Amino acid sequence: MLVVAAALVDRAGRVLVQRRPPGKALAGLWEFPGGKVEPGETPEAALVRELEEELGVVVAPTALTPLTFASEPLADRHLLLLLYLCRVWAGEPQALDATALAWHAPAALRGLEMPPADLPFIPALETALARG
Ligand code: 9L3
Ligand code: MG
Repeated sequence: MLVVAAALVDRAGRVLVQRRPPGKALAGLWEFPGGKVEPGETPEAALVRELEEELGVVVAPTALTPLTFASEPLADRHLLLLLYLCRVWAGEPQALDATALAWHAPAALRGLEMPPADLPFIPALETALARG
């Protein structure tokens, strides 16, 4: 299963995470917003759709930059998660599909309970955002 997610980065260099609601897989964990790529969709189109559904924000596909990480133990063998950086969007993010939203400096993400698939991106985000 291919899942796409976004790290929305604000002007202070903080990253948006959302808390998964009760009743869903991984309920209560903090994640980068996103979801499954549907058949026939490009990953970027899927992420644009998910960000509108989950946060009510409009993102141009060209504003999405893929973030890669050096291969570390693959935490979840059932899904492949692609994370994109996004610094430009229209609208104020709202928790339309989550119980809460929070902005954190990349280093502070280490203190959150996140899905296993999201964890390898934390050091990658720290490096990418430290470069400015
Ligand atoms: N997932 C993990 N980390 C994420 C996202 C967006 C999703 N940052 C996992 C949770 C589900 C699966 O991928 O097992 C599909 O996601 P969703 O459609 O429930 O959001
Ligand atoms: Mg989702």
